[in-house]
Amino acid sequence: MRRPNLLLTGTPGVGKTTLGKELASRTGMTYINVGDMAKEGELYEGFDEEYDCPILDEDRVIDELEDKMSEGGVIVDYHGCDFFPERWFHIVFVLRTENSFLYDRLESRGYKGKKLQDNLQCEIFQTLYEEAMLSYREEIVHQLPSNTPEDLERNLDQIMQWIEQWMKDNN
Ligand code: DAT
Repeated sequence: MRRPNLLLTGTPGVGKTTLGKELASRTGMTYINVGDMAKEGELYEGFDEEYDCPILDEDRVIDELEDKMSEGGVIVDYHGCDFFPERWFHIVFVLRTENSFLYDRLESRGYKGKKLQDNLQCEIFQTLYEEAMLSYREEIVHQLPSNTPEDLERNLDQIMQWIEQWMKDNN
């Protein structure tokens, strides 16, 4: 039985991990957090002083994921999306969070000053949505509101319905 690959993207704090893990537990699909994977494997190629974070070694990330992605049934979570092979994903979800909610979440994560402002701006300018629209066919890119627990439930329901339909159409 072939299963689709999903990409969850969006600004840090919008709820990718929360949605991805819950989706994986409800569907039995594999959840992969690219940030965690990079940390564990030290898949970095330097440090960005301006943004105060390590620079992802994108080629090594792709090499490590390739086999799993070709099997299908993978949920990928990352706050970037332009370097993944386009052929990997059957659907792309960009989570969106209103500023006041995002501010509180990032602040309680310990972000402050420039890092906090940069991430809020990233969401206001819909940077990840534009990156996704430029990197994948527009028809497969969907925005999902991710402000409240009700949003989370609705997103889970909608995505599970989509997966079910995809399985019917492709098996
Ligand atoms: P990300 O993986 O995009 O960085 P996260 O899943 O770690 O985000 O979520 C950040 C925080 O927000 C975390 O404390 C859980 C909370 N959260 C996530 N989705 C939410 C939602 N739909 N409603 C309310 N809180 C949410």
